[in-house]
Amino acid sequence: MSNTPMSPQTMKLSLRPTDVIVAVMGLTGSGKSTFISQCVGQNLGIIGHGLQGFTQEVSCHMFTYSESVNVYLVDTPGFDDTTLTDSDVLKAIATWMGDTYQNKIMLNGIIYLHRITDPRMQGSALKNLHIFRKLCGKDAFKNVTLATTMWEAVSLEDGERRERELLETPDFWKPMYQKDAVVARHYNNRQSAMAILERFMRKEPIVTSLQEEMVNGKKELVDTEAGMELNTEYRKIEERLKKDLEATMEGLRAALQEKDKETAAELERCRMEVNEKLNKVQMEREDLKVDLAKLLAATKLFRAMARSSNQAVNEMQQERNHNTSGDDLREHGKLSKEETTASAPRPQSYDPNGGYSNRTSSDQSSAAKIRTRPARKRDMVKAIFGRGPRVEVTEVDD
Ligand SMILES: Nc1nc2c(ncn2[C@@H]2O[C@H](COP(=O)(O)OP(=O)(O)OP(=O)(O)O)[C@@H](O)[C@H]2O)c(=O)[nH]1
Ligand SMILES: [Mg+2]
Repeated sequence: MSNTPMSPQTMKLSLRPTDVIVAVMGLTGSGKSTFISQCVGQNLGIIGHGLQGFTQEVSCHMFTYSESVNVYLVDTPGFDDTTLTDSDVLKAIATWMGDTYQNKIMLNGIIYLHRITDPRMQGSALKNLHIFRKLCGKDAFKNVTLATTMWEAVSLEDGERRERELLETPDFWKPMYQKDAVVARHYNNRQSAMAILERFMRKEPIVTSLQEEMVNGKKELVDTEAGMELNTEYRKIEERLKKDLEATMEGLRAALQEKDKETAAELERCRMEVNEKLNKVQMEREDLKVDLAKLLAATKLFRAMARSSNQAVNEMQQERNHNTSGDDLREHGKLSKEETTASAPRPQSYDPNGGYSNRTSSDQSSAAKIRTRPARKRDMVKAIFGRGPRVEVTEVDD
């Protein structure tokens, strides 16, 4: 059993022909990390919907299913509107999928999770599903399991009605179900998770559309089916924002003509806000103009920089510990006992913005102000992309 995420390269070294690889996808908060933790039999520390808990990167976790089968489960971030940008999520998934396929590692299946507690399929949930369908491609549907979670939080009647709606609506699960995707219910325990995984033991591996397009077709992400789907979403937002901008400008012109300074100032603020949103959407669309080679180059660069940055941090830390032993400082009357205690090394914790940090949130002491996290990934990939699309990369064990 392993709870350490691993890179495709590390996976390749330990993979046997009988092993099974399954990606777990779905909207943020649908229960992907929980499902994987249940399979692996450990809390992987990647669960939760709060600021810290949500999954930001693709990671792979292995557990022993039987004597001859190790199962590798791939945890993925979900599309939503609050945490990562959609292009970041798609880039992270594309990087992992492209890298594995290039290394001749094939997926046996994909589990798509959906909360049965969601009363309606709209907004992010629908966008997530549409991108998922395109990313898979029709030929891969037969290796997809569409599973609903959180059954204990709905009445059976409501759950069954929603499940029927998912299956019968052409815009929801119907096209995948008709093309041999399997539908399942996950009951939030290991037994149920194992039952869902069972079918993949007999499944021939698949190549998803995204893998085919990026690896064999050498396409930029923006030109893949999934990228085009996301681009369409971005265009819709852009159109809406442009209309807002026009309306605001019209109002602004009228206010200026009428010399209504107060309204004009308010509308000017509005105009700037809408403009900013528009720029952000346009930047995210630009972010999709990247091929697998660039995505992998960014990953490699990030890993190298993270390693050297971590090394430098460790050296600084060691030097600091050596130079500022509490006794020395107290002897010279420079620090109180509390302050010298605060400077002692702490267990490491993960900082979602930058890596591992020895700082705790309440730790404001001057001794703890040494920057202990590696440079931000965004800054690192700037070197490759100029402006710096945010390729999220798991720092892994290779
Ligand atoms: N009641 C119930 N809660 C669940 C179930 N699955 C997950 N949860 C809870 O839902 C929250 C989100 O679960 P995660 O496993 O982090 O969801 P995720 O899909 O990995 O979310 P992201 O990483 O944000 O994409 C957590 O608080 C889980 O404990 C389930 O089947 N039933
Ligand atoms: Mg997660």
